[in-house]
Order: sequence, then C-alpha cells, then structure tokens
Amino acid sequence: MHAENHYDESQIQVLEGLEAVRRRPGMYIGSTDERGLHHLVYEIVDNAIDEALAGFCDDIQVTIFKDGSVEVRDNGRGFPVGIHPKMGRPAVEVCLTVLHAGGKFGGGGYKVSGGLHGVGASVVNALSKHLQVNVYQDGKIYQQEYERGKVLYDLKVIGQTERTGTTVRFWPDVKTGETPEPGIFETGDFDFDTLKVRLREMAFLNKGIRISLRDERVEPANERAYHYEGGIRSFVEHLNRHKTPLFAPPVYIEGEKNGSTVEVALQWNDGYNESVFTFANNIHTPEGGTHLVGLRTALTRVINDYGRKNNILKASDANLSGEDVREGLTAVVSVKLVEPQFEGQTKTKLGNSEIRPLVDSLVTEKLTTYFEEHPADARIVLDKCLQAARAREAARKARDLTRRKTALESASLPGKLADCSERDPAKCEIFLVEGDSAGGSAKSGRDRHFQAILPLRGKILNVEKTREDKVLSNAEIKAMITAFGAGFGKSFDPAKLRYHRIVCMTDADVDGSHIRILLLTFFYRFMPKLIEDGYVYAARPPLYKVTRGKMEKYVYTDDQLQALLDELGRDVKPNIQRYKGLGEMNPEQLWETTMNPETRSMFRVTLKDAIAADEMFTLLMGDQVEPRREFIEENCKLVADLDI
Ligand code: TTJ
Repeated sequence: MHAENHYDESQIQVLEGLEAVRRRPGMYIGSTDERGLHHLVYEIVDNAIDEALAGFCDDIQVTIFKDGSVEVRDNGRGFPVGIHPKMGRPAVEVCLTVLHAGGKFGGGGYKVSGGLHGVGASVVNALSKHLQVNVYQDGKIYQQEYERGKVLYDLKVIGQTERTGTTVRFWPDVKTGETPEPGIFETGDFDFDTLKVRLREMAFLNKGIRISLRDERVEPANERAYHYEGGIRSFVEHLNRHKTPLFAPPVYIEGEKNGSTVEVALQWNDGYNESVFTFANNIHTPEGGTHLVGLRTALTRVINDYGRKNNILKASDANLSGEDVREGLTAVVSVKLVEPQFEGQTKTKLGNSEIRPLVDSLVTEKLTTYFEEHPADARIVLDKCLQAARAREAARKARDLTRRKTALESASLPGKLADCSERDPAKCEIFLVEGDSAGGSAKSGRDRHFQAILPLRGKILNVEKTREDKVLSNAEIKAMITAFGAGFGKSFDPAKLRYHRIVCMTDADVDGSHIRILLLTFFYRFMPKLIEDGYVYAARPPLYKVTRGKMEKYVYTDDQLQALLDELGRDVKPNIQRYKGLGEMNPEQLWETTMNPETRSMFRVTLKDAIAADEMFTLLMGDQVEPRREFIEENCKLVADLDI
C-alpha cells in the first residue's frame, strides 16, 4: 500500500517534469529551430560518449532514417535495467523519463553543467513523438517505447543477443499544423553536414572512439566514419591541412590534476591568423575562459624566455607581445573537469579558476622541453614571431593614420562614396559595387534618400595572404573602413556603423562571386561582428531578361529560366537577354531588379560556426591553389554555405 502510493507520486512528478519540457522547450534545448532539432542528436550521443570515456565503449553509430527518425547505437555495457531503488522502476526507464536523471547512474565521470548539453535523455524523449530504446545485456535484448515521453509499455525482453550496448531511436515531434498535438520543432530536416561536422569534432576530442554517420534518406546511403588515435593532434593537422605548417607533427601536451585532464595541441603555419579553439567537456567555448588564458600566458612566457636565453631576442629588443607569438598559430585546447562552470553571455566561457594555472604550468613545462629538444623548430617559430612584431609596429603606424582620418568624420569620407541623406543608420544601406560603370548605374538608379554607393575598383586585396600593415594601406579597404564608420579589429564598434545593411553587389558570375568572397574574407578577419550580427548582405542581380510581346520578366537562375520557357510553350520564341554584368543594366533596370526593396531579392550572409568559417576562408583564400579552384568551381555549394 505504502509502496504503491510512493510509486503513484513519483509517476505524477515524472509527467509534470516532462510536461514542463514540452511547454518551454527553449529552456532545455535552446530553441526549436534547426539548431534545437540537431541538439537532440548531440544529447543522445553525449550519453554514449560518457560510456566511452568510462572506457567501456569504442564504437558509436548514428543513422538518419527516411521516416525522419535518428538512431544512436553504442557498444557499451548496456544501460542498467535493474530496478531503481528510489523510483521503483527499471533504471533505463528512469533515465528516459526523469529530468536530469542520466548522470546519477554514471557514478563519477565528467558531468556537464550549464551550456545546453547534459540536459538528459529524458528531454529528448519528452520532445519526441515516439522513442524506442533497446538494451543489449546478459544475453538478452530489452525494449521499451514512449510517446511524447509517456511510457507505452513496461520494459520487456524481445529476444536474445551475444552483444552488449544501448540503442536509442527517436522521432522528433515536428509541428504539423494539426491540433491537439501541435508539435514542437519548426523543422524535422536533419542536415547531414551539420551532424557530420559535430560528430567529427567529437571523434577528434575523444581519441580512439569510432563515430560513424549514415544517411539512409538518399540512395545509396551516405556514410562517414571518424576515428582518430591522435585525438586533438589530428584536429590541429586537420585545421592546418590547407596551410603550410612550420614544423610537423603538432606539439602535443597532456596532463592531469585532481581529476581534471588537460590536452593541448599546437602548430604554427606561415599565415597570419590565429586559430585557437577551446573546449571544456567536449563543449566548444568560443568565449574562451581560464583554459585559454592559461595557454596564452604560457606561450608568451615560453617564447620570450627561449628568445632571451638563446640570444634570438637581443637586449635592445622589446618583449614579444601575445599577438606576436600567436600569429599563424593553430591550436586546440580540450579540458575535461568534474564540475565545469560556464559563464559569459552565451554560457560558453569556462570559469573554473583552478584550470588557468594548470594549463599554464603544463604548457610552460612541455613547450620549453619541446623547444630545447627541437632547436630548429624553435628558431623558425621565433623568427616568425619577430617578423610579426616588426609588421605590427608598421601596422600600428598605418592604423594611426587611418584613425586620425576617421576622427574627422564626414569630412574624411571617401571621395568615391555617394552617400545617402538619411542619418538613422538603421534605415541606411550601402552598396559595394564592382567596377565604375556599374557604380555609375547604381548611383543614378538608387534611392539617394537611404541608399549609398561605394564603387570598388579592380581586384579587392586578398587579406588572407597579406599582413595587416599592407591591408590598411590599401585604398579600397580604407574607403570601406571610413565609409562604414565603425573602425576595425579590436576597436570595431557596431554601434557606430553608419549603415545597417552592407550589400555586396557583384556580377552573377564566377568573377563576381570571387570578388564577393574577397570582401567577405576582409569582413570576417577585420570586423567579424559585422557578419555575426547580420549586417552583411549579398545582392542578387538577374541572369536574364525574357521578353515576349508586352511580357517582360527578370530571371535569377537557370532553373527559373527553364521553368519560364516551359510555361511559355515551345512554339513561341521569346527574346532572352543574358546579362553578362551589372554594367549592362541601365539605372532603371538595376533599381528594379537588384536595389528596390519592394522587388529585389537578396541574401543575408551568415556563418554557421567559427571553425567552419575559418576553414572555409583558409581554403578559399589561402596558399593552396587546387582545393580553392575546386571550391570555386562548385560555386553553388558556396552560396548554400554562405547565404540564407
Ligand atoms: C552507467 O553505469 C552502469 C553501466 O552503464 C552506464 C551507462 O550509462 N551506460 C550507457 C548509457 N551506455 N550507453 C548509454 C546510452 C547510450 C545511448 C545511445 C543513449 C542513452 C540514453 C544512453
């Protein structure tokens, strides 16, 4: 009697808990858009990763099915099926129906708090219209199913098996427009590439685990498998794969203290960018934190000490700055700790203070040893840092010049700029137009009240292959910085932007898209917030004008053209004008097709995440010609990546 009451009560709590998840899904998985949907997969995979980190599983398979479901399968011990003493139900059922229950079975290990991971498998269950779990253990296959978090039947044995492991398959609850169950997610469309990138990252961060992804929605099925014995060493090699490293393989540093583990891999390349990615408990921490500070402090100290000791830095030389020693550095820091504290605006900054001295002392000791044992590598790195210091001094002078001009405000606006009269930045647009003739048409065609035109001459500088001082002395770059009015680099301030829409207006051909990429590369490296905060757009000029009698239509893609021709029928011959460039359009046409907010179509440029973006710009603009050519040839792919 007493036991029964207790059971009822806990069941009511369970249902209330999962109901809360369904009522406010955003609180648990961040959002109900594409991101939130993919989060369901990561949450389930995290459970399997924990079993792998405990040393009992080395294979995780993820499958996307035609019916919209995803399955995650591991070869661990199999989730416990015994009766949970407090809940009086099988442990696996408790894990899938009680909020935050997951960790309680693990006993030790790295539990994630904050961020969005680690909310528990029950959250996935609550947000799935159906979920099935299979446990392979002690020769038996156990199974249980749920509907929107509610148990459909008691855990049962459905067969025999030789293997052990856990398999979860779930069907996300997607909005259908039907009542009474309106659904949770705006979309149920899993993106293979998004999952691929994250699962590969997981394989890098957890060495030795094989993680595979299979997409059965296409025929033949699309498959990828990731398995890195080198862990984050392989990650750094991967990030540098289109660059020219100064030495190989990457330096690898590993250590442990009071149950926290630290791994660092680093390798310089001959480029100018810093690509340092930090993780805590497998969660990317783009806001940085104590692990990043520890690495930076150690790097600056070790390199300066080595330079002094070996007389590479002379007594009259100033110390190398942090920026100098990080020029061309690619590094990954991964820490795993028992109680991570996530801070910052997006809860992606590691706060644990004990981690800073731990990373600092490990890197100091191991990197010093590496330099002593590899003096030739040390020499190349120090020469690179010294060059960076000299270039930075030159850049500072160039920057001061640019700044002094910006201080003069409108008086120093570039001469080529045809500004608008409106003063409220939120209403203003600036079109960056390739070539003088298109610039001329745009100037006459625009609405001068809120649209400004900045014509850009010739090729835009490739900032990926140019040091900062040269970049800042380039006329087109200077014109953009002054016209935008918000500065650049660390002092970039979006609050000072003079236009809230910055529109790249280039020809609809390969050259045009190349120029657009050069512009985006400049924004990404010198004012990344411009892209992150959504100020950058790509105009979409038409490819053709089709006329027949009085009918006149602008066509933006080859598919559209085909559709229109089909619609018009075969026997009638319309007149098809192909636009080779913006310059061929008269001002009225340019206004109508590309600039008039009522009739134009344009893309906002977005970047999925920093690692993918960094890779993309390196690939597009870096030293290695072959991959870039391939990429530009597959141009539509670029549009898919960049434009939404
Ligand atoms: C817990 O401690 C006893 C042995 O099993 C440990 C455990 O949690 N194992 C475990 C959980 N392995 N795999 C999972 C798991 C895998 C998937 C795909 C989904 C979920 C919810 C859990």
